[in-house]
Amino acid sequence: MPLADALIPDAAAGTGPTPNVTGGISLGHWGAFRGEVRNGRLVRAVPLNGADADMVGAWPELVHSNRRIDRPHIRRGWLEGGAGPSVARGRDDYVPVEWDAALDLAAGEIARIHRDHGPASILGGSYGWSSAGRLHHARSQVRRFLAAAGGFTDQVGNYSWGAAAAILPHVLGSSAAVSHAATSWDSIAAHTDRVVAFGGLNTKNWRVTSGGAVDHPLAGLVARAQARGCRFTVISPLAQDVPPGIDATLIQSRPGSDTAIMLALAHEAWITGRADLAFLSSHTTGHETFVAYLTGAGDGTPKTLDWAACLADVPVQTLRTLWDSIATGRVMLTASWSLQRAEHGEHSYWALIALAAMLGQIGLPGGGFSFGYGSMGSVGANARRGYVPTFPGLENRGMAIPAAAFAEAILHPGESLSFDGQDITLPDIRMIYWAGGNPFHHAQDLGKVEAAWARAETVIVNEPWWTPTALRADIVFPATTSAERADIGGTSRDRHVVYMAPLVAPQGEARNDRDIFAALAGRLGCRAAFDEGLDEEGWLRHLWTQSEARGHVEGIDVPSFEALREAGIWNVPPPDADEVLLSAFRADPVAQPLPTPTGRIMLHSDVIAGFSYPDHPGHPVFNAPVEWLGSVTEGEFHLVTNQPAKQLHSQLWQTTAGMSGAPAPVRIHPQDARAHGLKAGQIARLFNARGACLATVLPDPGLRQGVLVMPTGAWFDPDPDRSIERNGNPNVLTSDRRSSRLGQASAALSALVRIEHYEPSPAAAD
Ligand SMILES: Nc1nc2c(c(=O)[nH]1)N[C@H]1C(S)=C(S)[C@@H](COP(=O)(O)OP(=O)(O)OC[C@H]3O[C@@H](n4cnc5c(=O)[nH]c(N)nc54)[C@H](O)[C@@H]3O)O[C@H]1N2
Ligand SMILES: Nc1nc2c(c(=O)[nH]1)N[C@H]1C(S)=C(S)[C@@H](COP(=O)(O)OP(=O)(O)OC[C@H]3O[C@@H](n4cnc5c(=O)[nH]c(N)nc54)[C@H](O)[C@@H]3O)O[C@H]1N2
Ligand SMILES: [Mo]
Repeated sequence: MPLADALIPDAAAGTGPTPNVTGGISLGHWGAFRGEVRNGRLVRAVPLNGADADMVGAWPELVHSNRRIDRPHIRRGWLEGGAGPSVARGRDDYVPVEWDAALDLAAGEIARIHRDHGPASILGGSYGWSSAGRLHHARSQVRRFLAAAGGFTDQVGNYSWGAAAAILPHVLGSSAAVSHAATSWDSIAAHTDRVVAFGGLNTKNWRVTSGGAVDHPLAGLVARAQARGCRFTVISPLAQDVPPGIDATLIQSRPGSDTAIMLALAHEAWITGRADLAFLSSHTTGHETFVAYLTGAGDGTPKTLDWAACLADVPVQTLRTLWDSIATGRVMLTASWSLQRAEHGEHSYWALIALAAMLGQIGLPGGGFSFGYGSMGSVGANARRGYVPTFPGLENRGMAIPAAAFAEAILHPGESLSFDGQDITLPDIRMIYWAGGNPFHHAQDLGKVEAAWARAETVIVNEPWWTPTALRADIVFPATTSAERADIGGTSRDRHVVYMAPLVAPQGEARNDRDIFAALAGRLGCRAAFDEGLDEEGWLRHLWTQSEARGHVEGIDVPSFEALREAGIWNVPPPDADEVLLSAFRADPVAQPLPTPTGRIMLHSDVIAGFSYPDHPGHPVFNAPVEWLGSVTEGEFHLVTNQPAKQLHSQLWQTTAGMSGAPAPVRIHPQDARAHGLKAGQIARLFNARGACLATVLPDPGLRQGVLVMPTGAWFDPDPDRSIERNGNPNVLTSDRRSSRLGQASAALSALVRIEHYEPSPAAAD
């Protein structure tokens, strides 16, 4: 019996495998593919079921890239001068060494730092997406290894929805509404009259799903909703955030003003008598305090549509029409993750929930709120969860800091950092171990990150490629790619589990991350704790028992490990019903309470009020960001840094799918371009007090004036005197201010910059 439906190869790729070619099915975060191998080389990757052909097609280039790290390397200054803080990272050259020598040096350093400074002195949280595949997930492996070795400083939260992860547990009792739960598009297609999408539904983001999805259904589902009569409103500075073929009303408000718009709509609901008082009293706590803020009882400012229109810099009539469109009918309110990756990002999510509570449709089919439909593939795709196994961690005897505060932590050991009501004493970090992340891509204010990085005594990085982060390590271990190993992959948002076949042998002297850690663990005397005596297949079989056990409980027929390996893909049976966020709680809030202090949705939180953070009085509020269009001086723009179209963050940059051919594009309204003397295709310089980078000018009439949009994902390449970054990495410009003391999350999207035509200095032009 086949375990999966027939897979649909990309039409352009022909009908089937070529003769004399071997291979198998594998998976990336950007989709499933059939790899074709000739003479030990991956020659072609055929995208399956609508995965992006450019991104998947780049697999052979990735695996056989001339940027692969072929063997272990040591930074010359560290090898010759010994461990210690150094500004030479990123400038030094590398000496190739034997595996045993590199492993001995690394194990010796880990033992020394542990002995002299304690477990918290190793920063090992290693934030980053790594590759698809649950066993060989590099970040999970490095954290398990460092826990086995005695402990480390971990990173909690993430860059994707860090502010939401902090606020939602206070409001809903958990962060499930952003980590995995969402009303399904099937439910929207059947019931919703209007979708209001703050941050839009940018289809480029659907190419990617964390863990890897086999299906790519969202464009079809959104079109089905429109065909049934659902209408869309997109609130975004960028017209590209409206999906092609969707006839949406576009409101191009100021970035960072969304919370004000949501509050004004909630106020309108209240003063017009539209607020659902019955729902507010049965399912929420604290609406009286929130309403007092809305009506201006405390601060004298009613949060009217006029008030919001002024902050958002849109005509008040636009907001009145928006209110009319949600005052009746079944309404789904959604916000992209980008909205909360900003100063006070927590309040945008809390305000959206509060507005949905006023409308009283939370938990009804196609109504209420859900997050992230525009942020990632498979959000709302309606899959049965829990059949993709997870690699288990070990208890960490060190400590944890918020992921986005790592540079702050390294620079300020011993100081106190407020985080979600606690005061964390920052650890004395002496060593950094990163595997599966690229902080010189993802972190804000890279000048600050470089300064922090220089303070470490030793930096170890596992990487397949010479990324900017690998080029700033003291010990570099070459890691395999997922095409070089067997794994089990997938995501609970999609209805498949994939057995990822090893397609080619490890390239050069590359080793699997877990083999690198097993070798280090052997030297440190913690091998048994780290790998439990299991090899790759032993682990995969062990992980699969998780899925088998779940199937047993739920009465789902789970294939054996052998059958999964043989078939390559297993179709997980669909869930029994369309998912509707918070439907059980809606049906019976007493029997199915939320895990909040009152069991209800918190529109006021005594806990948060008790933190005494001035910007968090205990209910959603609008705080003007420090950096936004409301605070610009002449010539400044708001810089929105969004996700790259044909890359996964910095991954794929070095391939023909990616942006390595020229500095990354900067979208600018044609009138702004003209005013600054910029023409399409020219190189511009973006700058502010934090740094400067190059970018390729891309005039876009669909962009709000005063806003620049630049994707992340360029490999950090500063010139030697650090005056300019040349590949177009906008994180030299973004601020490390973070969302607020509550979330300590990335606030990358609150940044002001200037732009000018780039005139290379005569020396730089050589
Ligand atoms: N300005 C701005 N900055 C942002 C954002 C933004 O919106 N604006 N978005 C943020 C968000 S949401 C995120 S998630 C982050 C993403 O930031 P990252 O997750 O750091 O980005 P990736 O490029 O995916 O980094 C993964 C790294 O792991 C490596 N890798 C892949 N497979 C393996 C493996 O098997 N073993 C090992 N050892 N390494 C491997 C890759 O080569 C790559 O260098 O960026 C954040 N940064
Ligand atoms: N192709 C591709 N897809 C990806 C990724 C990738 O690297 N490449 N990364 C994945 C990851 S890790 C994540 S976390 C998600 C991120 O998902 P998001 O953070 O939602 O995605 P972004 O593309 O950064 O932003 C979406 C849109 O939000 C709009 N926007 C920005 N600021 C504001 C604002 O203040 N108000 C309003 N109303 N709109 C605003 C921008 O115009 C932008 O195009 O994407 C995932 N999908
Ligand atoms: Mo992310």
